[in-house]
Amino acid sequence: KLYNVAVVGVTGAVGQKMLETLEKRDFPVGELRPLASARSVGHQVTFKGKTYTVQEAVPEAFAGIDFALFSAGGSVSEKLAPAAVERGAVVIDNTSAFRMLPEVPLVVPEVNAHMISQHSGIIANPNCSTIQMVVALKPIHDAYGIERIIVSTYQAVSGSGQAAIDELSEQTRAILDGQPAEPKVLPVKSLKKHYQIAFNAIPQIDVFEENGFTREEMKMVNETRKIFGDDSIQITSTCVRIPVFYGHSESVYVETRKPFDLTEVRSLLESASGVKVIDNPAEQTYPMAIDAAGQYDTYVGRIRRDLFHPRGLNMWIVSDNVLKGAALNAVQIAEHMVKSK
Ligand code: 11C
Repeated sequence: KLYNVAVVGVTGAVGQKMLETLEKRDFPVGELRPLASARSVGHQVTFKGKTYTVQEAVPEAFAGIDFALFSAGGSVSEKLAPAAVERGAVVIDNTSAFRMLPEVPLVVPEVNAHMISQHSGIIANPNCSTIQMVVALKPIHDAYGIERIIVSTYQAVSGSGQAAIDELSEQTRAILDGQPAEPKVLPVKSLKKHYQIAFNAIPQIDVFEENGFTREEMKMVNETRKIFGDDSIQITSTCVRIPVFYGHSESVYVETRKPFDLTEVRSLLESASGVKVIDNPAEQTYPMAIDAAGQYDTYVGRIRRDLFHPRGLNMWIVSDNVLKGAALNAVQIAEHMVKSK
């Protein structure tokens, strides 16, 4: 059976990867409908060697669609996802618009695929930095229970879209040529102040909340608890933007509920779905963003026991934020639904 698929936000960094992932994984696409906002209408995209003209994302554009993959910003999802559902589509939404609604499953297939069947039209794709962390922590949570997580991220500019990718490359070139940096996009395009990302690290991703954490940091807290279905997990997060194009890296410290054996932790991770362990200090091997970029797996390394807390475990988790963190996870959700039909 073939399925009609709409990709909303198809000209964006994630939308493009959604097309590429559908093609590479040979998703059974009947009709492909590339959609975007009015200003991208008429642009061309390619899928399986065929050229398609981008159409405007309006409610009528979802007639006859089976799966609608949204990645055009929260306000577009809020406006159009219900219209797509009304027309019989299942929406897989990559924005934060519906993630925390109790009736919307928030799904990372390796972790909670069982939630997919509970949807009532919309399934949410979590935030990229959350996805890779829960993929790696799932076997540890299952085996020992996780009491506390302390995470610091080193996030690629692609998380902030194509404009941020362009800003990093143009700014790097300008600065090396002795020209002014002229930041306009990062950390948050819609805010007044912008800071240089080239040769820098910016400890702000998304806007600040009243509690002093950024919205990105709070996504890691709230989404992780929802995906694991465990509101007792204590999480503290610091999210930092660094001058890397693709691949988020995370320093993650966890305290487990039950005591763990480090050799067992390693073998649990080695056999976990979607995880690849790269961890050999003697050979100086550990995951790096440049290795994870373009790959489907979440890479884990620097696995070591804390020096002081008897149930403290450290690790370094790296994944392609645009693939597993967005496009791939969305396509995997659709694949699960197709398999269970
Ligand atoms: C970033 N994690 O790296 C963000 C991008 O809620 O889906 C994804 C935002 C989201 O800037």
